[in-house]
Amino acid sequence: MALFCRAAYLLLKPSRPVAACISAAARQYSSGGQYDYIIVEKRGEKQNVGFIQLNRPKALNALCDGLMSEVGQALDDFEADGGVGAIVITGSDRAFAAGADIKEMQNRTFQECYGGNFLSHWNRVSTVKKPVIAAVNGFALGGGCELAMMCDIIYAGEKAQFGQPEILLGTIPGAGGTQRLTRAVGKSLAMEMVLTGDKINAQEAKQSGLVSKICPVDQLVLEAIKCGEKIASNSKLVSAMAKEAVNAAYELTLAEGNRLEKRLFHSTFATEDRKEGMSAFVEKRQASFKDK
Ligand code: CO8
Repeated sequence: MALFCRAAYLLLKPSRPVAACISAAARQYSSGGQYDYIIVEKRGEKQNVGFIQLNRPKALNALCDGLMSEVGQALDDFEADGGVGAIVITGSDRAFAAGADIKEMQNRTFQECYGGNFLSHWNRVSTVKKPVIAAVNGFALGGGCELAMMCDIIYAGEKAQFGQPEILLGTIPGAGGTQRLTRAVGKSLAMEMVLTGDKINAQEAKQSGLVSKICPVDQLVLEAIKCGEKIASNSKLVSAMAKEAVNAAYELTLAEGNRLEKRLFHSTFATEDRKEGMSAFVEKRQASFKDK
């Protein structure tokens, strides 16, 4: 496991507005900073997979505000890094994430939540252009399940458990749980999970279409990195188009989605990578994509 020179990715933790003033390139090479709640590395033989490990083990990776801000910063950096073609987000063997931080939310008022658009920055995970893979071992509950579902692909360890237990706390999912879960597993199972708070295991998650692969616990991250490497070996430009087209299936009618797909398909013909991919096939050689 090649440890990415962390300093290259870690910020000096300036306040968000100050950080925003520093260019992405400059931020990548700032040094001396340290994330408090996540570990950030580059993985894969070619160091082309961005790796984010949630690292708040005592709280089962409860997603406090600081942790999600750091995830957002790491994603910004990977998005700006031309060498990275896919991103893996994982937690620990015991917990991917046990949800939003209940202790942090406990005394919030409606006025604070509504007025301050509470936790709206979580959305960054679903707006990244590069493909994101969630590698879920252990609990993925509440916001943890929602975080996994914001990713493009979910791999589960054999002991993973998924759930939306917010109802047991007197609230409901607030980061897409009612929407993405329903689209992933269908109405009946989503309703049951959201209304009872019951969890499903990895096998049920696979059967219902929530996850695409189940792996042994100790192989999960390796498998997710392998998938990331496979994705990163393709054109990043065209991968972004493919991701945009698949995601459109969640938001558009079939006719609108097909139209968007066609436009994006046509657009690939404006890229050098499409030319290279087809030429390589005809010439019986490996394609060498330049992300152009
Ligand atoms: N928040 C804060 N702390 C947590 C959380 C959490 N979500 N989950 C676990 N912890 C802490 C516990 O308080 C405990 O800390 P301490 O040792 O200081 O008491 C530590 O983690 C270990 O937890 P347990 O002792 O409870 O461990 P168990 O193995 O007995 O149980 C469970 C594990 C089943 C995961 C249990 O901890 C649990 O039920 N956790 C809460 C799960 C939950 O309800 N999640 C949903 C939270 S609400 C939410 O996510 C809303 C999302 C809205 C997002 C909106 C964005 C816009």
